[in-house]
Amino acid sequence: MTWWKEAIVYQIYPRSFKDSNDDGIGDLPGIISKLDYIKSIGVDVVWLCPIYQSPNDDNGYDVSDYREIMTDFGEMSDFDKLLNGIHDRGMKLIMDIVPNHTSDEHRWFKASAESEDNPYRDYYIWRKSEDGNLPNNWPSFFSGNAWEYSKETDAYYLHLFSKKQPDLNWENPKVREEIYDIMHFWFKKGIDGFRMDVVSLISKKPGLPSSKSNVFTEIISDYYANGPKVHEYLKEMNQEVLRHYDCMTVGEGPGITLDNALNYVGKDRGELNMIFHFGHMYIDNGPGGKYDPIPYDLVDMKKVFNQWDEKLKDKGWGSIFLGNHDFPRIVSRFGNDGMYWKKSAKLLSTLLLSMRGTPYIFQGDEIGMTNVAFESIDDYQDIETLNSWKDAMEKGSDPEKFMELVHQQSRDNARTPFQWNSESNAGFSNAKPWLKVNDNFELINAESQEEDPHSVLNFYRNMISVRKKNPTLVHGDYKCYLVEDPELFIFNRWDEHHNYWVLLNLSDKHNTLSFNLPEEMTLLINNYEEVNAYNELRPWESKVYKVN
Ligand code: ISL
Ligand code: CA
Repeated sequence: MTWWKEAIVYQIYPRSFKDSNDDGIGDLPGIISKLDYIKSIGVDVVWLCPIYQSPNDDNGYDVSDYREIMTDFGEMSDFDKLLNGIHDRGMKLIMDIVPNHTSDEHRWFKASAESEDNPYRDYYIWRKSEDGNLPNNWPSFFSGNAWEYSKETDAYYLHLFSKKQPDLNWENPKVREEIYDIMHFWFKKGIDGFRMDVVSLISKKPGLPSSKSNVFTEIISDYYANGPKVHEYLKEMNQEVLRHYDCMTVGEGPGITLDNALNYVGKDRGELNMIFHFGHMYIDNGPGGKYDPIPYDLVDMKKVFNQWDEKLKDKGWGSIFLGNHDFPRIVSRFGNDGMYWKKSAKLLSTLLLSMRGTPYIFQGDEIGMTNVAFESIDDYQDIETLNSWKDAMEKGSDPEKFMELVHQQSRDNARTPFQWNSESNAGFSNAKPWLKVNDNFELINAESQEEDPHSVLNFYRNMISVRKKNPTLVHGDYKCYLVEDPELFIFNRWDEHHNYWVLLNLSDKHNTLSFNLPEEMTLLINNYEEVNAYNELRPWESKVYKVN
């Protein structure tokens, strides 16, 4: 079944969504208390970021027990209630599985580290040092190198992320079985699918040779991702687990490119339904990565969308997202969160919900939440941000300049507590939240937008209903016009029965469309109250027309 093609997904970062017991940390009962709100947006699927037992070095992406609920988040009975609550409302639930690594506090890793001859040794990737050198020159995603020394056995283990996230050895069939068993465990509880964390990394370059490149994105695609066995493993996972359920799968894929994407999601492959690629997410990264940013260019961005649509049409299916818990807020990154905050948040909603592919909305984007700029590095919590800061300070970077980069790039931008209302802590918690609330919560919050027909929140609801009533926007063909225009994003969606035009002006300037559209068109949705001629596009104006 392909219900996931028509679905709209809402991503929850549980730590930051809603705290129910006043410890400052979002939790499962908190999510349960907001299910009517989630349903009211019009979404079909809830994606929960990891909720398994974890010491929280990387907020749950370091799992110490895949069959238990994180103590901060509640108990298994809360999970069962949550799943029922989601199903009762006609929605589905997908979980976030972390198959590439565990926590170093997982019992497998503890056993593995203890001795060379224990049965768990080969669950992880161990290497001895030669002449006191590290096993290779691989860098970690989170600064520093990707090897950690362990004195018990005088050996190093590989960790592509933090040193508390040792990489599993997928070459070992027992590891694969363990992960498949875990997936069965959750499917048997009744969940509807998985988002798979960095699943492109489960097969690395054989022999783990040192990298010849210094450019991190090249290191990812040439050494860490798309190893020779990745498709064998995914096909096996499909045979062993996925084909037994009517489920949806989306693989997170650093290193997945236009050239290899169809190997993962091709209709005839028997692997995954969808992947997340990072073509547009790394668009403002310079040669030194995200803390070496270059200006983002709409022309490049459109090319990414166009090339991916072209690649996946007929043969696969796309996932459309503009941000998530790892990237800055979309309205701050691709919109104008100052003077045109509301208009540009609505425009991005229009873009997200009128492309071909399954749209993913990240919590808070539906009320236009923005980036945050904490004064002190001590207010940041994200391990990636903190490690990058430490690294930069050791290398002698200017603290003030680097702080500006943190404001722009930190993953905590997307992780500040959800802004429910204008009361203390934005209604997220009665206690001090684990991460500071964005100061703008009195201006930007769900409660104040609920009753306002012109709010960002109600715009998302309207745009979702436009998509649902016009399935051509889901399945129809796609063609982008004026590809080289640096400010306009103009595209046509059509099938044999219907024809639509989506007109977006991603700039602070007035623009005029340089070509004619059909005379008889109906405006379905727009983000300005006064209607104008179709070919006039005011700053950050967005319009969707249906040809009569
Ligand atoms: O966060 C990033 C950029 O700052 C990404 O490169 C990110 O590290 C990458 O997309 C992998 O992300 C996933 O796995 C990580 C976890 O920290 C992220 O939150 C998760 O989405 C390790 O499990
Ligand atoms: Ca709590």
